Amino acid sequence: MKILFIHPGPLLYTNVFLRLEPLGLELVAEAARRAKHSVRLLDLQVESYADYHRMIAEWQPDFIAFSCNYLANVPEIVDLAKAAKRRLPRSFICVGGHSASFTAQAIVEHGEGAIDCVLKGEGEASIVKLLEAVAGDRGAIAKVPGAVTSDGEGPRPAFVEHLDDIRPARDLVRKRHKYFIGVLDPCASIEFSRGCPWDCSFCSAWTFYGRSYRLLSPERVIEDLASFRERGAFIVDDVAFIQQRHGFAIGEAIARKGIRKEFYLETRGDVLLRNKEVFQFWKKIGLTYMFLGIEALDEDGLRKFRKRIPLGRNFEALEFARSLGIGVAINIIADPDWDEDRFRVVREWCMNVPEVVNISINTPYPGTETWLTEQRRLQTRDYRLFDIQHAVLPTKLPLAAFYRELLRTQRVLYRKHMAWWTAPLVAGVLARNLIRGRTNFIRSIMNYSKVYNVEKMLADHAQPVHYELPLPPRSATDGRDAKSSQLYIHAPRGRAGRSIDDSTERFVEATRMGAST
Ligand code: B12
Ligand code: SF4
Repeated sequence: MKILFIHPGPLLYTNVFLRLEPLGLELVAEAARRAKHSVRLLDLQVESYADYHRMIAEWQPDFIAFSCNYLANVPEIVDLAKAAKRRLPRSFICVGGHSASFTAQAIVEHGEGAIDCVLKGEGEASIVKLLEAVAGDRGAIAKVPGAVTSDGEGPRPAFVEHLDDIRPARDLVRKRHKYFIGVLDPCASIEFSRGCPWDCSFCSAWTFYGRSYRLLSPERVIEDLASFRERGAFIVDDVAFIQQRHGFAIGEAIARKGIRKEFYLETRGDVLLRNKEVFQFWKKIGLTYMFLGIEALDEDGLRKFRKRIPLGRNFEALEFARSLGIGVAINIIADPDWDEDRFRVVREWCMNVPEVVNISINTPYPGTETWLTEQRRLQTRDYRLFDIQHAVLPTKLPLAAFYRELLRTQRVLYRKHMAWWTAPLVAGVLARNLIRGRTNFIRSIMNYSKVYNVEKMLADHAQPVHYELPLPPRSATDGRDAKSSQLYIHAPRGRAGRSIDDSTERFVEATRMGAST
């Protein structure tokens, strides 16, 4: 069959700070290609709707598969699916990815017949079975693990058996030079591990993977690193180097092979402090930027977000990260109940630390525990506003005043980012990039004021809403048992599903707060 894989367009965020390769979709596309299908991939972050419509009209794919990791992309995907179905009524249209897995039934319904199936969970594991059913016995679609259609739902999605067996179809993206993060321009993405053993209440990374954690072998990582030319490498792992031994094994293999890249990773403060040596070693082999999820500036806030790291440890982690001499960025979650005073305190704190600070807004997402506890308080169920840059819960300040304070804070931080990016060291890199024609980052920072302004944010809230996130019936969200059974996409396998040694398991246990397996 002819299969077209689509990644939707950019969100607010992507327009300013970064734009990354659609690694998950490339992995699913490669699984289909290995099964001898003819595959193409369009990434609408870097290609236009005109490219999409042209591809549909000229190539006439038999099967169109959208990647929906972000909730905010749901309306766009539904509209693109409807347009394709009008043009090619016999084509089969499927949606997969992180957010689609948590909202599968609703997406099928929004499609009004245009979306034949949502395939939940890891796509590599089930896409081939779905393709076989579509090409042969359509009655078997309902039995494909993870498949959700208007007729009902198949068995729970299956895990990829060995992560070392899968490959991303990196050659399918047509504009690789467009992917970047800050001065890592161009930048490819790579996976060292999958899943997360913690269980933070505002996050769905753990519920998607059944609180499992799996590793790729150092040999496989080296092979992948050697397969792309970009100097920048964005490590997509939720928490990098949870297991010190794994981090060292990959790092040593990189050093032995003489691979020279600049790496970006994200980790937790307590992991950083527990595994200091591995991060120090990685600094030597190219670790350039790190993102630390601090989330809150006080103990109460951290408790709320279920990050059981005492605040002192978080600040100690920041000190250590600074000592590495790399670029450090941190995230603070703004609560909708923040008032002017709270914003001012945060602004002052942010200006007093050398790190780049990012502020996002506390947003309950389907698949998270906060979704279960907060969904009845939502002020809007417009998917497009669920991008952690808009307030979807009631704000204590009037909405316009909340955005004014938030954007004031963002602007202060933006000026600080600019000072950071234009510091002599970074400015040298920017200038070199410019000479080599790498203008992604420079172009993107020019977009800042176009993207972030109060009027635009308020206008986003006033748009007509065609598709709304449904709420489950009240009874379905009552009680602890109802909660855990509802949240997981992949079935939890308990301790056996986590490739960490016993001492790391104990460390995770001591730093998490949930009661799930
Ligand atoms: C790396 C990452 C990013 C990167 C790049 C993402 C990209 N280019 O796709 C960057 C930094 C850009 C990013 C940004 C944001 N992210 Co992000 N991100 C992640 C992260 C950590 C890993 C994603 C990843 O690459 N995984 C590895 C690949 C292999 O897996 P995958 O993409 O999920 O694909 C698999 C399945 O989803 C599925 N699949 C995917 N597509 C398809 C398609 C089909 C047809 C099928 C069948 C299956 C399928 O199969 C794939 C292979 O197994 C996830 C957390 C997580 N663990 O999922 C958060 C996550 C997806 N991000 C999240 C958020 C909130 C954001 C931001 C809004 C804010 C932020 N700061 O985090 C921005 C906005 C992004 C934007 N588009 O503008 C949330 C999503 C919330 C939601 N429900 O919408 C997540 C779940 C994190 C969380 N803590 O909750 N993100
Ligand atoms: S540590 Fe918490 S926030 Fe980070 S990925 Fe794991 S569960 Fe999500």
